[in-house]
Amino acid sequence: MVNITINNKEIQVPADFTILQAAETLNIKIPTLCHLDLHNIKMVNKVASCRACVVEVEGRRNLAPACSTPVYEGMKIKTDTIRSIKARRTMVELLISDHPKDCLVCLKNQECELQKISADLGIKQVHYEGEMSLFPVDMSSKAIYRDSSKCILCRRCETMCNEVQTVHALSGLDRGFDTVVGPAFHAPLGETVCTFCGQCVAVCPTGALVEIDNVSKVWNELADKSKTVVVQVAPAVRVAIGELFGLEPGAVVTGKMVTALKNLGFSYVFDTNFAADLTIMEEAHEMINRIQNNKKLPILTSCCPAWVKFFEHQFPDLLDIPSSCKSPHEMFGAITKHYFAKKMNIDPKDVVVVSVMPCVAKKYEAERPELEYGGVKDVDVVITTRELGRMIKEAGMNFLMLEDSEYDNPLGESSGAAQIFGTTGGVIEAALRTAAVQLTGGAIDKIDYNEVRGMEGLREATVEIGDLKLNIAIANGLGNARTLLENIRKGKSNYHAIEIMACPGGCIGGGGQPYHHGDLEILKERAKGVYAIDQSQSIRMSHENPYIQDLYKEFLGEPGGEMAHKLLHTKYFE
Ligand code: HC0
Ligand code: SF4
Repeated sequence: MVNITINNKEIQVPADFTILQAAETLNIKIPTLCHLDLHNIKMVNKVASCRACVVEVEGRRNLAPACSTPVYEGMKIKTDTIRSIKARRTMVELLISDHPKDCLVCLKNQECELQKISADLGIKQVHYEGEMSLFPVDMSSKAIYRDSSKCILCRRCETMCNEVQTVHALSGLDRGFDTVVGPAFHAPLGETVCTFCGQCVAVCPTGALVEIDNVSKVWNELADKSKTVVVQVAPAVRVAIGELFGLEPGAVVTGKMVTALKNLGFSYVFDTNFAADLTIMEEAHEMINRIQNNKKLPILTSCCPAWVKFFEHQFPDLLDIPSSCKSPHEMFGAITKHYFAKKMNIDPKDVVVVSVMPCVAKKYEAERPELEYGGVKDVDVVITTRELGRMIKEAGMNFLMLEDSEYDNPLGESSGAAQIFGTTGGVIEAALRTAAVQLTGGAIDKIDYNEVRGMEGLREATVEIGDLKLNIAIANGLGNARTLLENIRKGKSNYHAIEIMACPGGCIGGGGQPYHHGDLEILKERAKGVYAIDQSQSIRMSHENPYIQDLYKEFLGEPGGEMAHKLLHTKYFE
């Protein structure tokens, strides 16, 4: 510990603290822009490039950046002097002088950290004019809109992509005024190893990285009266969308959200959770088959599209170990167009499936050419939680005052097992619930598998089912996935099954969710919401969903059967 003084207050802080950390212990707020400390997922962006956090240190001629200056015994710091405040204003004004001023039409409007710091510092005028560093917009991916003209070179995206996700899609290019962060050789993002996980979007402070906005596409589909527009909502959306309307993270707003979707004019409001139950029927079947017949193990979950793209690029030698199941929202699309449409006597070509997802990679996934059947795409348009929030606001609904309503049927009924897909560990727990019943003939002693729950990035558990001892691993975050995959590649893994999700916390932490602004505690609250829904359901195992049972009886036949393979399974490519 060292003794220091901040604004005339004496305190003791650990010797490895920065001035910023020390000030936080006194609740003194020093503005920061580039700095981001997400230590629980091992991301600390410490480049000190924006200099918005400068403070005065006694005996030091220059101002010191609080985020990167370590404390020392006897240090005397002043955070609120006119000199440091003026310097911060100048730094931020300089950033703004090289930043487009189209805030009113920017997707980050009211969520932008540059906008906020400018307001907090009372900047009323920009005193600097001159050349702007303008770059073409990159819309080459179907998921991420990259406008480097809005980049402030904070490097948060680079740290996230390289250190947490270990994808290395982004780095600093060129020098001086031309400096930009982007894919090597200025390649379009859509042509790189980028997984579209959207975690760079989640931490970008400005509008430089945002989702590709599909809101207008959805309005246009809704306006086309020749179409039957069906919407499905992912499990993680209902515990987060309330945040966009001022509710606490984790508030469960399923009923209001369904009403909002009905008001927007969707013909049917269905639930991705229904298809998560379907995924479990197929995936548990595949898992049991591989375990009982000594086939290749471990089986890897395959519902996260960023994770799928990651292993296709990084581990092409292991393409035979992931489950062949499509993700639930793709299964949903196939079932809607080839089962539900038939039931309703509608031509599948006149059905539009819209997915509301917490994820930006789902936008890319929906465009993968193999995710179709008979020339009909499974899913037509994907919007994120944030985009649905914008539509509800555009339509002028008072979300908080909406009555609750129920999902439509038959594709709206689901189990608690489906709901937990939305958080890390949930897919494997859902699969274990059904596999345990099938392996023991129903002699199960529990439904909750607490041993696979948690928020740590890498977890393992041994689960006993009858005579079997199943070794399970769970990873969230692609860097953690890489650790597991490298062990498999070296033959050092004895797992039977592994769940992998690309985003911290799983889908609740997806790149399309309400911005967490650096507070990952929000994810824990969303996870609590997910488990609360599971507990409240009368059916908590996927195979007990009566509509799933009907679907197999009427249409699919057996799990893993011919029809299921045509519609619900897929392939991976190098
Ligand atoms: Fe997920 Fe999904 S759980 S990926 O995390 O599996 O996005 O919420 O919709 O498809 O169900 C995301 C969330 C989904 C899918 C489901 C899976
Ligand atoms: Fe990297 Fe994910 Fe962003 Fe792609 S979407 S650049 S993989 S952080």
